[in-house]
Amino acid sequence: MERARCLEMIHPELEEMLVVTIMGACAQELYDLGHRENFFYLQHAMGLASSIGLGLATHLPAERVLVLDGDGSVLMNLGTFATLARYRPANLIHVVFDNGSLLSTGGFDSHTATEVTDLAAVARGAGVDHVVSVANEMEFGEAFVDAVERDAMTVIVARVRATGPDHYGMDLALPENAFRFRRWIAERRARGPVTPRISLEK
Ligand SMILES: Cc1ncc(C[n+]2csc(CCOP(=O)(O)OP(=O)(O)O)c2C)c(N)n1
Repeated sequence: MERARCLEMIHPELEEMLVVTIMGACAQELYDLGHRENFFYLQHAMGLASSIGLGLATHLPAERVLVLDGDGSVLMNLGTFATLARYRPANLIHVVFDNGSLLSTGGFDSHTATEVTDLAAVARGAGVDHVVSVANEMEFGEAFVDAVERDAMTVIVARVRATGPDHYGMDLALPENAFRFRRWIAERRARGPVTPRISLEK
């Protein structure tokens, strides 16, 4: 399974969610599908996308928050699963695209490359109740729909191939992205109560 294909599948459903991605390949692939003001690409701060997502989800309970993470990033902040499990905001979906690689910086193997470390098992052991491992597009789509429909935090570990975009470059610097993302949240809140939209077909 390709991460780019997974992103393509869910991209139409992300209009109403706060989406936080890791840097590099994942960010580029989402950006290339079409940037939206509710997307925040966390450049540089490897490992902290889930922490940003947790902060957003706990402080904005009416919003649905989606974190698009990577195995290398999660391995750098493994304690995140324990923190997520402790606060378990029902409005948070944490997708870990596990390609067994630090792809964006040259494709070095991560600890999941030879299936030594099972990130889904780590999440479960940390106390996350809803953890799903998926390895094909059908499973990914179903897991995503279930997560959106479930009124509880979900971690999806999606095994994907270590492939990425053939180019890098976004016309959106981190500070500008951050200011615009924040403005999108503020303007939406100013318009009144938020009702998350769920429309994916099973
Ligand atoms: C603290 C820190 N160390 C190293 C880097 C350099 N770096 C950027 S992306 C990346 C790899 C990320 O791996 P993963 O989360 O698995 O995502 P992938 O690139 O495989 O999509 C690395 C090492 C960084 N940005 N921050």
